[in-house]
Amino acid sequence: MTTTAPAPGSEIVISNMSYTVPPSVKPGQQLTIVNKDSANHTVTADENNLFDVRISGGGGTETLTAPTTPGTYPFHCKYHASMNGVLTVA
Ligand SMILES: [Cu+2]
Repeated sequence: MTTTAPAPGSEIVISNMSYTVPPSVKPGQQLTIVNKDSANHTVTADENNLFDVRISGGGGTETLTAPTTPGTYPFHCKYHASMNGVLTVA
């Protein structure tokens, strides 16, 4: 068993102004966010400022710690109203 590769489902990818999110993540899991667009984006929780991460365009990466309480967490990009996603913690 190797630990060098990232765990499956631990990455959020942003490309073409949309999010690709794992089907579900573990409570408190460390996620890597990769922005493949040229524009800057954010992953911002819709409620309670639960998370708010800005990812630079042009291949920027940031880390996000998933909430520790299971549930569904809608999020959006602060710069682009059309960008929405949901993080499922289970
Ligand atoms: Cu954006």
